[in-house]
Amino acid sequence: MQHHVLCILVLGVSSVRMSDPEQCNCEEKVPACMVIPGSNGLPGIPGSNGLPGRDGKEGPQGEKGEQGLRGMQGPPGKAGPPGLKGESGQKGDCGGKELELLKTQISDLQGELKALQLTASKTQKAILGYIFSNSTRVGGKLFVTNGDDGDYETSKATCNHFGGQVASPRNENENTAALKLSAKMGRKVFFGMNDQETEGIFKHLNGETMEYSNWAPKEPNGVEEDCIELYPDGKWNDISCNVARLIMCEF
Ligand SMILES: [Ca+2]
Ligand SMILES: [Ca+2]
Repeated sequence: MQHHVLCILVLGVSSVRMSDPEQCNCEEKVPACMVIPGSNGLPGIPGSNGLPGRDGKEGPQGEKGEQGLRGMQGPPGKAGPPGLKGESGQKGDCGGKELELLKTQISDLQGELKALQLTASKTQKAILGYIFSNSTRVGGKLFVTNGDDGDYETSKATCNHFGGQVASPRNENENTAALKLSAKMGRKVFFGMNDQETEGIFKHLNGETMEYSNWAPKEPNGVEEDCIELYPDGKWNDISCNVARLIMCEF
């Protein structure tokens, strides 16, 4: 009986202290009261929660899910083994005939091209001969002068500009024709041949060696004279390429 009274007092004091946050230590006194429930009708203090129970049994298998999204393309696989060598084919008769036909056509075209070039060349010379009164025709060649003077390089550039080259006689008739035009103009002219590449060996502008020449006595005689001028008597003299002479071209 004394024990019950003590507990009631203690509970009263505890409830008072619970309202005071600064002195809350009633938890330590609760176990002393756990012996009270059921003895005298006074309500007991609720116990604390028990431990979690054991895991339940495994449930039934779920239904099959929907198909997932398609994954990314993987890296290319290794190259397969080489295939078997094929059998050699038969020679095509048709291809051979076509080739021969093409060759014939190309040959025909080349012939027509040459004919056209010849016609164009004749036309060009006819036009030049008509435009330039100072011209002389000999065989298939046309010597033309515009009346200007210039050194050798200027003569070459001028003639190349019009599609020709510096006058280069290859026989006596051409030399005579060039002399005739030179005499008409009353001035000496340069020829195209020179020994600029190898001293003493005069060559044509296309690199060919000279088969015809008409040197004056004791000519050529100049180590520093690599060009050719035409004397009034038709003879040739090697002379410096830097002097000025009448520009005469051939077409
Ligand atoms: Ca020389
Ligand atoms: Ca000379």
